[in-house]
Amino acid sequence: MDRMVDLRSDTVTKPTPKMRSAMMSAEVGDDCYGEDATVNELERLAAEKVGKEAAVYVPTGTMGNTAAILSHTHPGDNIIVDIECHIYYYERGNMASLGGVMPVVMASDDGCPEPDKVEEYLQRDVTRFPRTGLVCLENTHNRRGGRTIPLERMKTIREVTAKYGRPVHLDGARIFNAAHALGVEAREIASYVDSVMFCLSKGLSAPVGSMIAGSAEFIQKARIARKRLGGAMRQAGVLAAAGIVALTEMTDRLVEDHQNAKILAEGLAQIEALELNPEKVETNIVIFDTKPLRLTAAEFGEKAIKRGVKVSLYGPTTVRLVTNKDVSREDTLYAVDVLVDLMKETLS
Ligand code: TLP
Repeated sequence: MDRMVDLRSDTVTKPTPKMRSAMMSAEVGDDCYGEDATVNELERLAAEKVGKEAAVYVPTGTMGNTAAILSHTHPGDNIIVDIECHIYYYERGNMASLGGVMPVVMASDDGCPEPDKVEEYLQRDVTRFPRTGLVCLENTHNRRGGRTIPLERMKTIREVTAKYGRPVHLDGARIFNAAHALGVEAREIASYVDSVMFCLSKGLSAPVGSMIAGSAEFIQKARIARKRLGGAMRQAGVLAAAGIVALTEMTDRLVEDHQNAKILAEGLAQIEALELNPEKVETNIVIFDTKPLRLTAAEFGEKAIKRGVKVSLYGPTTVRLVTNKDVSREDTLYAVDVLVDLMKETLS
């Protein structure tokens, strides 16, 4: 079998030829002295894209979120997070082990904590209860199928937190996907938060790197937090060069990934037992339950890979598909055929 369609994640995207040549000729210097011109340019551009005063380049999204948490909070603080958000679900308890802060975990339908519940924590007397130092949001929301959090919801959270002078951090790993789906600029989404982390290494296809953006004062703190986490790099311009291409040339094409995800969802929805609603697919992620197929996610994944499609195992009976630059329209149609056949066979 020659074809392998990799739908595990948009993190699997390879750098474009333009990125590779920009990396080759990047002007570099020691970034710890602020002397890497390419990193400086990437940070300027990133801040501009999300309408913030400053930005700092970090190796990964996980480090970006952790550095933001360390910069906003004090040990012993609470931070409010959605139960399925990446910061809580995947990031190895960094907030607790590195920042000494506790998650207050909230469940909701759309991944955005309920403002009333958030206020309940914020209004507590800090001499008697832990101080709630931060609220984290995620847009688009990965584990909720790449869905967007409506701007109205973000605005309400912002209003509530502002009343108590507490910040909001956005895990905007896929903020440009959210921007397309919401029909706004990324800077509008970021205008409802104090800090934002976004990834260059997902759909934007850079090989490495994420950005944290916020006020100049906050970014100063984030640079110190990055150092604590061992993430201050030297001639990082060779990597940042690809990040510049990612931000200038790769955001518009995310629409193609969204169209392909719709094709996938509409194709798979032919299998009625799956109860997959394509209308809920807003960006580049499709999630479904394998229970109706009487398969575990691992069994489904094994069958799919044998037929040339790689999927991501998202739970015991949950599978995730993520469209990305390295999956063409033709590959998507192929994946639909393969997965529909597999499902029909299993159900017959
Ligand atoms: N997500 C990865 C896995 O960790 C699940 C993926 O394949 O989607 N925030 C969000 C919303 C993310 O989806 C991810 C990565 C991160 C942060 C962390 O970014 P990295 O992997 O650069 O640390």
